[in-house]
Amino acid sequence: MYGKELNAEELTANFKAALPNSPPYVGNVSFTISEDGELGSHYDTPEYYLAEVPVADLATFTLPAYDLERDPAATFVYNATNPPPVLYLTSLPSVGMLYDSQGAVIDTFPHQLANGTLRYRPVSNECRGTDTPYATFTYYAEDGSTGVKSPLNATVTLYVTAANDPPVASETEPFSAFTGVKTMVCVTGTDIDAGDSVLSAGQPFGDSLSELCIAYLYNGTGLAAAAAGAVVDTDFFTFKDP
Ligand SMILES: [Ca+2]
Ligand SMILES: [Ca+2]
Ligand SMILES: [Ca+2]
Repeated sequence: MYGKELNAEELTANFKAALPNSPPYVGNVSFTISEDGELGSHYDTPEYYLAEVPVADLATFTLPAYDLERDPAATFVYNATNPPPVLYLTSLPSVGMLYDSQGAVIDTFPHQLANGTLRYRPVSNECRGTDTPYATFTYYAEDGSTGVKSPLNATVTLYVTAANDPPVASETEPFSAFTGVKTMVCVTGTDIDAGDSVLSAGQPFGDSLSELCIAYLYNGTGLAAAAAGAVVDTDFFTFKDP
């Protein structure tokens, strides 16, 4: 067969070259996303929770695909310059929104991905924990060299865990105060999370309150000179929920 005796290195090279390029493989995988797709938390800026999480802030996850010829740990490396597998989405989540690595919405399928990195936005303020899948979608891989498809599609299962939303302070109705008399004023707020209630409040640049009502004392002198019921002055103070 050979006109010369091959050394071990040449034998190995020939053996590798004779191996067929194997198709890529994808397997079922799951990812856990935080409520609203938020990455980390932003409790130092509670206003963050009043708007949709910006696309660039949505947590990323990467769909795996395996190809023997791309695996640096593989025993038989067919070709080190093999391009990576190309991924295609074959269905989309029934709820929520998928984004590609550039932040573009993916709303059609089959959809070729530039890479396996995605972002996901669940429906606002929805979560089902880690026991109940929130959404699923499927994908497959094509060999970067041969274009051969992975034998199976893989299912991606997304779980969405709860995040505690900060409460939102409510506007307090204007109230009347009288000179030298303490007037009780109560503030309140709302909290979107089931079971959460607003228990205390704080001034944005002042003290926290252990309860929701405080006494307001008007120190002005204009009241005596004004007709009864007239507005002699206005004052305001703001609260935030801690
Ligand atoms: Ca391959
Ligand atoms: Ca939320
Ligand atoms: Ca809450």
